[in-house]
Amino acid sequence: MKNQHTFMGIALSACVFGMCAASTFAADETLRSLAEKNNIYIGAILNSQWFSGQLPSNYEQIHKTQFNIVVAENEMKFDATEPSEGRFNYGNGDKMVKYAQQNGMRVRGHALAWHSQVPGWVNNYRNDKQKLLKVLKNHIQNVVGHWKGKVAEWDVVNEAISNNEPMWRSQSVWYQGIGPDFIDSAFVWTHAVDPDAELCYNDYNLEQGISPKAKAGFLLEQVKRWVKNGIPIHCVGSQTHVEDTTTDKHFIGSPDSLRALAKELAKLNIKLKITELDIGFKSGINVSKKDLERQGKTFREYLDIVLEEPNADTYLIWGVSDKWSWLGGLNRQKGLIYDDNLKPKPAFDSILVRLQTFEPPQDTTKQDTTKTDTTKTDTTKQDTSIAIPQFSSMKALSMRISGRTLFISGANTAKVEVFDMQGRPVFNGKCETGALELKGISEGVYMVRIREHSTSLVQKIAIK
Ligand code: 9MR
Repeated sequence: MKNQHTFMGIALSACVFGMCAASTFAADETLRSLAEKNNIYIGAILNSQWFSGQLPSNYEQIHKTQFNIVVAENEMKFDATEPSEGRFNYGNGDKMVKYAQQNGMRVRGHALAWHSQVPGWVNNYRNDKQKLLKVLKNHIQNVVGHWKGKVAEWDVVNEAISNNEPMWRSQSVWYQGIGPDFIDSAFVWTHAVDPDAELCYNDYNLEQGISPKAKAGFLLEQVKRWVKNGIPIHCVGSQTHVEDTTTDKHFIGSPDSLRALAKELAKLNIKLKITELDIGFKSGINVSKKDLERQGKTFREYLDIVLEEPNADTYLIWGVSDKWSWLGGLNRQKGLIYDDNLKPKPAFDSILVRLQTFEPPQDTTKQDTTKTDTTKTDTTKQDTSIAIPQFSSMKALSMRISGRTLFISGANTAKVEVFDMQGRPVFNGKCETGALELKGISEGVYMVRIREHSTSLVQKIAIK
């Protein structure tokens, strides 16, 4: 199974045009192995059906082969872990933690203080501030204490901001009963129980801009205040449930906006994690191959943020296969990277190829830059439709295209690879004369990577 899925990526990377050489990629590469090479976490939820053994065995096989971080779809939420007052249920969560340990995966805990999936008994105390404070504190102490050292990061507060205005969400038992203090308190209590856990604020629509009126703009102000006041928060989780741009007429989110948020958070030494990604199409429409390829491109653009921004480290998808996705409830479909039959979709290939071809800039590292470097070069102005970031590790290497001839200077023998905007290799060859005909490639925009020894240059070209 492991190789079968990788093979899809390789089949695509095998050259379809006459001039291509053998595949560039090793046969046993998976999203997971490539993510580890790139020093990021890539993951998917364990769907609720997994906990009751309702899923085919290849689901789990794919999950543990392709991913290195896991989160439970519903099983660590308040109603699941404390269904009646003071009686805790850790069975399903323990099952996932064991699975993660057996397979060397990181565990995300989701979620401690949230307005949804709160059991009925909590609502009995809706007008009793002191009691609600005790209920929330007791819940956090027990749940976080139970998984101390096993759950590496928690969504301490989930979806506390209003969708319509830059303010806290008022429809919440915690907000109504306690006021906004429940948020700061939840972080402090969680940190006191497990000081080693990474603590996140998690929400959706954070890819819709950082203006003061947008959710992320409001959140940024809160994060600044938390940091200033010493509230233990380490990360912002962007759920990133988005719709394909062509089917959502009111679409206002973008990878660029989320990247802008990541950059602002870096200045505060706070990480950005993509925690619940799906990119759905409207229910009921026919989804073509072209649509799926465009979807793959969007998946890749969000991945670019995690690969390129030093304070971003996690790319987590809210489901494995379209078959068990929650998206129908949102009037969306086909938002994940495996189809109903657990076959990888173009989005899978797009992610795989991007992980294969990414080369980190030499002067940045994932771990350290949030602490020291808040002035990293602004890349938001770059064209995010580019499959590979533009950077050069050796200035002397250069290229230019004229018609279909690629002129290269600064190299004696350059290895030349051309990728389409999905990140898929379409050409692979050598240039020893300073000029190379890019035969067999149709008109369009491509990324070219040239390499000689350890130096390389990546550049966008248009073939007309
Ligand atoms: O996928 C979850 C679905 O099974 C539940 O019915 C739903 C109930 O609220 O929650 C879904 O997960 C949500 C997550 O916990 C928080 N962000 C939005 C997710 C999708 O609704």
